[in-house]
Amino acid sequence: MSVERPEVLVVAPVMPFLMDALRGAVTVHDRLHLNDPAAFAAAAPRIRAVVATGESKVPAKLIAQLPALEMITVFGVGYDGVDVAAARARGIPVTHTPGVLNDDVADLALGLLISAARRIPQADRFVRGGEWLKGPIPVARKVAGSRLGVVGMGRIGQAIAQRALAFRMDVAYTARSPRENLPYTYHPDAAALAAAVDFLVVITPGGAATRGLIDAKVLQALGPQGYLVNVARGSVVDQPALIAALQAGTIAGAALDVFADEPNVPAELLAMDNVVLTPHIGSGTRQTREAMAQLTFDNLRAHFAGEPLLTPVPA
Ligand code: 8YV
Repeated sequence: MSVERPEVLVVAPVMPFLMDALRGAVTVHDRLHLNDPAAFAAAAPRIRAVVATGESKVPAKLIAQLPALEMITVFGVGYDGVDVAAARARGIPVTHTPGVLNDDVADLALGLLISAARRIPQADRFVRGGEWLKGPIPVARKVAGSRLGVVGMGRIGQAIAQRALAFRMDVAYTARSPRENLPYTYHPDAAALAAAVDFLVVITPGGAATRGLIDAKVLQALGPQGYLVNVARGSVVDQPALIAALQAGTIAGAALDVFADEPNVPAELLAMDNVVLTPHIGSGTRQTREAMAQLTFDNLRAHFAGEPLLTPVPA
């Protein structure tokens, strides 16, 4: 990088592996816009890049406060928190970290699906609570040979489908358009898919286009024997409708890694026994998070070296 270190705003907490790489190469302003508005106002005209995470927000207002901004690099495959249109309007590229987290998110999706069906967390609580001493636990729901519906058949959706085949699951999906090269049954919308499956796994990008896609109608179609698994974004599911469906027995259960207002999880969900909850850990292994951090940093480095970006978000 150039002799004069570029100044970079990091908008959310990032792992030490990434922070160390950044500090080795650029001048880091760690959440200055949140922690010290006066210092931020002074530094803003010099900030040339923003580092964000999959969950963080880079709204048009923040972009407008950074007149020297040249690029935004996201530690995550999802970039729904970034106002990409506002960035593009100023010719500011946005990068993300596709590919490196497919396996982890797909692993977690299957893990959550099996946890919900076989009630593994509940069984763990049953043993720890001494309940086993009083009698056997009720039987659960079989996974092998059942019907899986995948909402979103991108890279991670395909990794989920591949794993499901090993469980002899019958895989169907919905997406904006059919994928001619894939052997799975296509349904034109989420409700039609939900009506045809036992497990509905959501792995579609967040943002305006998918907000509330999994609504009361879709949950009704999934039915009293059906399970919902969400490893995408909380925004894709109408959370109040989901709570109502779980309370009414409209669906059998759910396993959720993402929520409408993280890290806040509604008390209703916390209280339910037929729900498995995890704290947005889809990509949360050391190996994958380091690969994501490397790619996040490599995009930044490429930009300041005048090289092509490795993984810009799709046009
Ligand atoms: C987060 C994610 O980025 O990749 C995504 O879109 O949501 C996650 O991998 C990760 O939790 C770091 O914030």
